[in-house]
Amino acid sequence: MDILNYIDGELVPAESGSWLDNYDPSIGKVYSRIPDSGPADVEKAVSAAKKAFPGWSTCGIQERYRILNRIADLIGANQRELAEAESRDSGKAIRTSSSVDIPRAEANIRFFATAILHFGSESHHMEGEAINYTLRQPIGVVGCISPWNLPLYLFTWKIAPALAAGNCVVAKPSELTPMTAFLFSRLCQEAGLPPGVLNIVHGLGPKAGQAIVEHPDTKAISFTGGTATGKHLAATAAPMFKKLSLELGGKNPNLVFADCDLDKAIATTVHSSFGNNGQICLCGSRIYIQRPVYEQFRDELVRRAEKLTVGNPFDEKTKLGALVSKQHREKVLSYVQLAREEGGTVLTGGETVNPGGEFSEGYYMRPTVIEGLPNSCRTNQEEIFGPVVTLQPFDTEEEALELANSVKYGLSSTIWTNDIHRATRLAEKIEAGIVWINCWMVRDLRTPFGGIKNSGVGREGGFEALRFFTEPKNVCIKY
Ligand code: TXE
Repeated sequence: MDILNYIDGELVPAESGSWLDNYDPSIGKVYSRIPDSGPADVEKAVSAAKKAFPGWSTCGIQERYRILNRIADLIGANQRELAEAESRDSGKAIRTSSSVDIPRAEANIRFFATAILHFGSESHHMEGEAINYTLRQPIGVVGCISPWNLPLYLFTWKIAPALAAGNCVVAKPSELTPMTAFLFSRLCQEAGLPPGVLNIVHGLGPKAGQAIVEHPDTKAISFTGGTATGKHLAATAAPMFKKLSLELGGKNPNLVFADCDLDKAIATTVHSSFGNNGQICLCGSRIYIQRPVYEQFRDELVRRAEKLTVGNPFDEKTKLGALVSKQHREKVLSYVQLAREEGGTVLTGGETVNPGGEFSEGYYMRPTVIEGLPNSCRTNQEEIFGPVVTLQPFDTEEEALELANSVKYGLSSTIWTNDIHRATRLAEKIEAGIVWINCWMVRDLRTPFGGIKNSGVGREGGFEALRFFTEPKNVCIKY
């Protein structure tokens, strides 16, 4: 099957005519191909977006709402097909793609379609002298670059606020998981999105992605991906004075205090550790447990991790499908090896899984729990982005806080305690963009979303995203 670029309303191959293989990670085989796009394709996409901008930015919020809402309806109507495509492309379990990825993609579009109807700007009154009001105008052509872990979910999370605010978009999904963005482009055609308003260019990051970031007419870039890529992107975009939103990696702590509801903490930690094979930037990978409950928590987490079914992503009973690629599984396994060299004990997992039959060449691995590592070692400091967690005991609240803040990342964190004073005290001091107390991954799309330190710059979500995708202009009227 050929995946095509979506440029100026048409589905087209790359200008060069070259293609890249696209793998099905569940079977480890090529099953489709994508355009190997480059600067020439990006040029076409940017010029289509520029042409569409005057119409889209002035058609009115009701019209933008109507079309975006129609796209959301079409995602809803095609949920099953999209969920199956997402699982085939990324290896993730169908229960995840059908309950998380696709419903959330629909919610993203609907949320920003309606958010723009409620979005306002400020005015500042200078008594007796003048009044200032702020115009919030769309920026123009913007670039959106998304990763492979939550493909349509994160793709729509970026393009929806950009489009709702009246911008035209040149977007690139990850080359590892391009399929649902392609299916989405067909839904945009069906919904009557005017040509050029959204353009999707497929291809490699350093080639097609780089061309989007470098193009002088993409005025803002919204990116989710690895920290190293984010750094490179910032170095390219900053001298061109582009607006930048970077949502990067994480190495998130879970703090488990002895006074918490341990059963709930363990059940949720299974999800926060191994959900989507640990390939979510919000997964908690460093689990710190207060000493009195350390053994009990550890033994129960290991027992439950061992019960998780790994294999055929299309079986509704499967909890963990395949990792996204062979290279990524090798990277994750290399960290398990490193943990052993650093003195850790692998309590469970650490090895690949062969589900047999047609899935025997897929990229599966067992959920892995490691203990006995020093906090400063690489395994505890670097983002692994796989189904691997480490456990460490702590004694006091101060120690827990120090451990939580001891990495260069600052995306999310989870605190398990029944002491509200402790929870709020810690929430203030933890270096993270998101703090969950006695829960994980509870998401309200109105809240600011993003990280500090090496986890990124800027916030997505709610009006923050609409502010990012608009340029404020102060207008002052003298009485
Ligand atoms: O992501 P990349 P990779 C982390 C995770 C993972 C590591 C590397 O630790 O192991 O990053 O993953 C595009 N100009 N996260 O290498 O390369 C690329 O095509 C413009 C965390 O797969 O950052 C893709 O569309 N674009 C994370 C997107 O960037 C470029 C999600 C992300 O790919 C580019 C994914 C360039 N020069 C990985 N180079 C999270 N925060 O959720 C690449 N891209």
